[in-house]
Amino acid sequence: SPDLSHSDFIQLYRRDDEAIRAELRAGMMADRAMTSPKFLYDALGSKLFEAICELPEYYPTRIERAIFDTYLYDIARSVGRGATLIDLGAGNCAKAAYLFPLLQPLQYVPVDISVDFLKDAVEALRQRFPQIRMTGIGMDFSSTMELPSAVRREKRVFFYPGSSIGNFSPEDAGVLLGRIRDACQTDSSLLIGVDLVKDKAVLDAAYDDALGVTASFNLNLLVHLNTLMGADFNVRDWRHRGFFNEAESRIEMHLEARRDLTVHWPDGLRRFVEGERIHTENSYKYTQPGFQQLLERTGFSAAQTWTDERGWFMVCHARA
Ligand code: AVJ
Repeated sequence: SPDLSHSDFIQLYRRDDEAIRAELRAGMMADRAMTSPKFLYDALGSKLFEAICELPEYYPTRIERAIFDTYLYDIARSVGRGATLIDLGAGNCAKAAYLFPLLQPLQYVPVDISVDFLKDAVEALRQRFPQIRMTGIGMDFSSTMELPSAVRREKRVFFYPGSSIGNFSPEDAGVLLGRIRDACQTDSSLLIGVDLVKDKAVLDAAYDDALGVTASFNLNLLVHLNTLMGADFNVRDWRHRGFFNEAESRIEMHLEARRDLTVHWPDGLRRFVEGERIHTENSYKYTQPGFQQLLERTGFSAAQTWTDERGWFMVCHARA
């Protein structure tokens, strides 16, 4: 039977359904309809994202892993042992679990908005690593970084891999990094993965793959919206768009209406003309100096960085 003293699950993200519906309605009624990328991650969305990570075109997961493989000992030396490892957007927890043998964290704190998915992952993980205390937290850390008291204060290492920081505009990323910096105590640090600017064709393919997995991931948002706001989106009426916007240095994902149509929900509706879009995600790409400046501006000391030979992805370890 599970040893509860060494493993607990704290759910902070109490879904405030009315607040979620209000946010979604506002996004839907905006001149340019939009939704936050966090709504891409219902249970199926989390699984589709896992599938994206296996795609030949989607290089970030593979290259980040290669950087960790190549520089594992350097990175582990920089981070040190016995950390309180706080995994932001942990998902299936696989990336952190890969580091456990070397980092030997005292406490592992996976944080994710997709609570049920996270619960299953933590359950599986604590069988494999019974010596590590696991404190899973279901919360939306984009709104607060305040962690429950069960999270050790000593030697916090915030782990934010996969270039998830790219979902925030540089300005909002600065706010988030500042909050992480504020949640750091002495001897705390940030280990973060960042996707870098590269050839547009490579970026376009990574977000519009031949198999259409990214398209399914994006379209699944409509299924999730039907559940969350009681809307009547018909997936077949929409097509996926994913491309690199060079001027903004970001990937944009949109859902585009295939014909003139109307979407209804209990207290409203929105008409879309053929070709009109819902903006569903941004994924910002940085230059190495650009991201290091952002880190330093938010109060982190100069980071140690590791990258692949093509300079496609970067891992940074920055002390608070
Ligand atoms: C999870 C935000 C890092 O932007 O690359 C992948 C999400 N969207 N394919 C990314 C995503 C479409 C991913 N992040």
